[in-house]
Amino acid sequence: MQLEKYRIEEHNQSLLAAHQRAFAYISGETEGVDNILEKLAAFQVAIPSWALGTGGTRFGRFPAGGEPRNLEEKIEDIGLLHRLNQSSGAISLHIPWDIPSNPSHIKALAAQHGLRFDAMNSNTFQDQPDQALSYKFGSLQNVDKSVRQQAIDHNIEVIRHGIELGSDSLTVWLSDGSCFPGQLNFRKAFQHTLSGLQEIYAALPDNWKMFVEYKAFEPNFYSTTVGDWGQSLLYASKLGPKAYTLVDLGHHLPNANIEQIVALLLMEGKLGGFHFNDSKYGDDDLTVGSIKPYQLFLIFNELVEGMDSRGMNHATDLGWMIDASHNVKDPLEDLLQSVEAIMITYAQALLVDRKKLTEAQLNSDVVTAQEVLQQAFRTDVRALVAEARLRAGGALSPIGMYRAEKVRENLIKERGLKTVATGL
Ligand code: AFD
Ligand code: MN
Ligand code: MN
Repeated sequence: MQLEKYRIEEHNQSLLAAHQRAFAYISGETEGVDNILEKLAAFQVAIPSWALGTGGTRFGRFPAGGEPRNLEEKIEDIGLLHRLNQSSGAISLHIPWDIPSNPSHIKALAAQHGLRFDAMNSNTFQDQPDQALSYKFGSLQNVDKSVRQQAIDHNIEVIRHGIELGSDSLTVWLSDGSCFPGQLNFRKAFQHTLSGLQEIYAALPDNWKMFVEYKAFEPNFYSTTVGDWGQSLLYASKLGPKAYTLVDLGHHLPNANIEQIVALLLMEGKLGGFHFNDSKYGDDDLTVGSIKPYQLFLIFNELVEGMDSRGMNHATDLGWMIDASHNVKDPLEDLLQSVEAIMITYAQALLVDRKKLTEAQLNSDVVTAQEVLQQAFRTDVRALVAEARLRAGGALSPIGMYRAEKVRENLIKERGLKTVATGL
């Protein structure tokens, strides 16, 4: 399915007058609008290949139809998103779900859609049909050396696929851990995992990064071998300068102060990547900004402050990815909403009056500090985000256009009603 340029222009024309009124208002209220628009245009969020189909739960799955049947179709779906919002210019692949049979063809196809390859993800949390040894009791932590070796080899293979596609990072998320007290020797599990990660690290090309993703619980429910940011940071520090912590918003115990975690990881130069999603209870993988938008704003506020204090490039120095799953929404619509929520929150964080906030902090003026943050959070920046999108050639209302063009209906016609995308 193609979205023609002239159709986007027609769609934009119909919304232009209202948009211009809103943009004129916010521009009048905001300092440095051009600078903000440039930053918004540069900011790209990678879409995970595994979020293009309906995820379902362990109880059931209700596919909407037209799901991508292969890597080519996944790239086409993300191409559609990027065409609409001009902010989804990257794809994050999961191996073995997305092994490219013809890497140069895949690379060219992605380039046609304006997409680059973000972090590659390995999978040692499932057994594949042709796999010799089982990960039932963990992968890199496993008491059996040959299972550990199999997991190491898999990660190195993932790096190889990534090199062929022009990716420059590997995300390692392990489901390793234990379900019952006594099942595992924590120290040995850590040491095995560390030495496995060291072997994988040694296979990284010079310009590559390794992201060590942590998760508090699930699928293991007593202990997780990379359970929190402290453990991830410990691995990343021992591994070396190419290893970083990856923060997935859904991977904390309830009420964790994620903004503080982010601030300290950035301070240490050890924050590498981000998985955006939202949740109320755990690893819910819901639409970004749908449950706790103020928390997301506070996180972005720390990201902007922390990156600026280190002179980092907002758009390129961290890996920005979505990690979501869709049970009741059309996955593509959900992803459009998620990207929009990220862009809105980023724009709000750029609006924070840093000088005033610092002054308030130095005077222990708690009330002003809160006012400064909430002033930015309560500003309606949607017209700024829309203007950045408009200038980049995207649609003023990505979801409006998606529906008007009947994208899902067309994908169902092309691919069929009963298609199932690979992934979780
Ligand atoms: C997991 C993690 C991790 C992993 C993904 C697989 O968030 O990022 O790659 O789900 O679908 O919960
Ligand atoms: Mn994740
Ligand atoms: Mn997760």
